[in-house]
Amino acid sequence: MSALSISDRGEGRTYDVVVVGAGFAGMYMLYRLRGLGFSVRVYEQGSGVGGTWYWNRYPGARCDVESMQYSYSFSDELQQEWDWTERYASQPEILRYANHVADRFNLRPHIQFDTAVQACAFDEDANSWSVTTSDGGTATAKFVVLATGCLSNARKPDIRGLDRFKGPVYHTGNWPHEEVNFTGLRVGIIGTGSSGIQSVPVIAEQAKHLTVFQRTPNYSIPARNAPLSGEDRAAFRKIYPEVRRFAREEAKNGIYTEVPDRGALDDGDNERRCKYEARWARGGLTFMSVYNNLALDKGANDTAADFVREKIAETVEDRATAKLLQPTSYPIGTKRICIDTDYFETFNRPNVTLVDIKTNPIEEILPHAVRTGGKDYEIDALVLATGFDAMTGSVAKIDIRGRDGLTLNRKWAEGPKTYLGLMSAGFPNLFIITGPGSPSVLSNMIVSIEQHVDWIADCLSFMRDGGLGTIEAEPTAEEKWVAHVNEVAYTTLYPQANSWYMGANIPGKPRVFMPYIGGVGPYRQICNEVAAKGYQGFALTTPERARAAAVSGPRLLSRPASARMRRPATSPGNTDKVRWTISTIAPWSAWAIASLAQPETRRDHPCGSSGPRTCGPSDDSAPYVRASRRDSTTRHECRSGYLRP
Ligand code: N01
Repeated sequence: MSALSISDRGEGRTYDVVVVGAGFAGMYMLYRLRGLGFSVRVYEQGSGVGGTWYWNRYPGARCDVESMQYSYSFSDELQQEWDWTERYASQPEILRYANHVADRFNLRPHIQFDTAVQACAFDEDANSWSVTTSDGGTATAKFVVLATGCLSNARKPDIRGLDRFKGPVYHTGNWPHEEVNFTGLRVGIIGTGSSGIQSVPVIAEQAKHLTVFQRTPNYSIPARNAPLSGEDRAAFRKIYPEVRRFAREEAKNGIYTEVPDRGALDDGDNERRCKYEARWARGGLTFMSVYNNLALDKGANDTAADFVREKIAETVEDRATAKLLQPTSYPIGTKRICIDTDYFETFNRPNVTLVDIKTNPIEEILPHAVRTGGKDYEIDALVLATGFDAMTGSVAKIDIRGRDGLTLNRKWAEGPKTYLGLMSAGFPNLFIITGPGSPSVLSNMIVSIEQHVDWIADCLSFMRDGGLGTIEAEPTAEEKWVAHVNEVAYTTLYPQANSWYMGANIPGKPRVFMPYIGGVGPYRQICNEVAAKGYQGFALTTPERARAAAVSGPRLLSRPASARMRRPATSPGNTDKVRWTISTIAPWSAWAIASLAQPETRRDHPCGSSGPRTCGPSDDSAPYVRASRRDSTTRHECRSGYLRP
């Protein structure tokens, strides 16, 4: 009997796959699995689709990846027909897009809204998961896919007196659905990460007075947001195949941009300054890709950090305020860089005050004020832009029990442990999308989501075709992968910052660098290679073996010969039947680390010209022409504006 069957068992609350979450990951997972004929149930705690974009409705919420790239690529019709209206999409527009996708692909019938998954327990006899939901229901599924999102568990800070505050308290990560009007109010905001930096300028325009309580200043680059015209979109759509290919295969972070061919210290002061000026004028995340060693070399990093600090000093009129806003305690980019619209300019408004809570931490919150440094700042409403229990928080909320009743929380008590970010040993048939140990939050999330979903969908097809019962990360493979993730991270400057990447924003959370920094291109190759070699590092069993393993213990976690021989249908011809040993990861380490600073390789420009740094006439119709200008510091004259210098 096949381990999986195509069935209508969904009616009886028994499914092939339960997916947790109907954000961008959950929706695409559902789409793929339905297409393959699996019965699927998606549980979503919100009342609608969209995940993080459903909850993060704060004023000014906007994606920091450009809209034409922060969108699904799996359907060419979809990407050709959806008209993004701005260079960076606002939260309402992204949510409309998510709803459009749900309707266009008829996903809603398979999603149960307003239902949180509370517990998942692996039944070793039945070789399946028992899922308990907040409506009191249970479901059984062969597989569970956690599409719970990396930034979904909003974190309320533990500040004395917070519960006694008499006015409304809002969290940016869990914003009310009805309109919030700050007109005439004195508003306080705690937190100056991406959410605070996006909301401060918008709230300041409305509020009578805004007091910004800052613990750590952030590096922020102007977004240079602008409307997109029909011509802009049409020009971009022409190059979509190359944009998508590059984002998947070559990019470090899943974003189409130029690959820098030199380090910051390879240029003289003037040339370097010109390049930073050009990127500052262009706006957006590509500021950090002007050189190939900003994340690796402190001296190089200092040049970019100095430049941004100078820009802050030039923008903010009050010298003391400017100084407070200049980050100095960590290298630029090692906390998620922010993208803003008039953030620093906002501190020139007479109705905005910056309060340093690093030197004088908040003592307590009073019914109508925030007390710090012996002074009471009177406010009528409080905004908490204090971030998330990132990457693991939304998983930790679910009581997940694998083999021998081991909970995932207990297993991850010293930090998350996964193999490839996809599975955790001891938890068979439980997949995580963009989990810790994968590029995830260091990348354009939709690129990483699509890669994980496709990999999981291929894996489930492979298992069904091969009559396999379970797949599970092997402990040795997991250990090696965790070590590799750390090894790569510690070749960079990232661990120098107290960031949420490190879990440092949550008191008591283990300090472990959670995402995989090797880059989405190398990571994809590693995942593909693992699959092509018969899911090396994973133990695969037939249903009978799985049941035997339940009785005999972990020694049967290795794959039976029948499973070892199988290859996914999508993999290129692969006849390697030798059991994979974990030592094969070692070359990846050197390769992935080397790729962090890889030089530019010659390739044809997507505009049609042949040189890697010159553009042909077809660039005249390239997107974002209105933002175009010549970058005098390079030989390239592409008019595609932010795309390539
Ligand atoms: O959260 P954060 P966020 N007392 O953790 C401060 C993504 N995102 O919601 O740095 C006082 O970055 C904390 O101070 P410190 C994006 O990936 C994307 O802004 O810990 N202050 C910090 O200033 C982003 O990185 C978009 O010293 C306290 C702030 O609160 C991620 O979400 C838009 C405190 C938290 O900053 C998280 O961003 C928005 C306390 N007890 C967000 N606790 C896009 O555009 C915390 N802070 C896609």
